Amino acid sequence: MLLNRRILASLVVILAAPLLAGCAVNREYSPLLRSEPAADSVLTRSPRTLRLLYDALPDVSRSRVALTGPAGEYRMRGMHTMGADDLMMEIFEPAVTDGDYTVSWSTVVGDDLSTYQGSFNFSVRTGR
Ligand SMILES: [Cu+2]
Repeated sequence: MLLNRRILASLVVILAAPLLAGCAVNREYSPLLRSEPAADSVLTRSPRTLRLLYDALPDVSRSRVALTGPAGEYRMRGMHTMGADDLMMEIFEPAVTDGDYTVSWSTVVGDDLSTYQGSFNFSVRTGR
């Protein structure tokens, strides 16, 4: 009985391995590594800038970043790169208040000719 269980356990591992590998391969690739504010974070202070960090240098002239929240679409200015495979910009107006926000971005990074896009959310809860 013990042997059979071991064989069964091995079979489960062998059969599951390609499924797990398949998940990893099928997951859609995104060059975005992290951001400030971080995706799904809850901030206790209002952010004045956004920073998106990629796995290669983004082309500022072919990048678009939009911020939407309680006041609709927020105006941003001064998009630049700090030279650390990032895009950085100032949230110009209106000021960020408590609420839920979505950052939508599209960019071209490194030597890759593809345009990538994505979005993430964060929340602001200053208690005011
Ligand atoms: Cu900067």
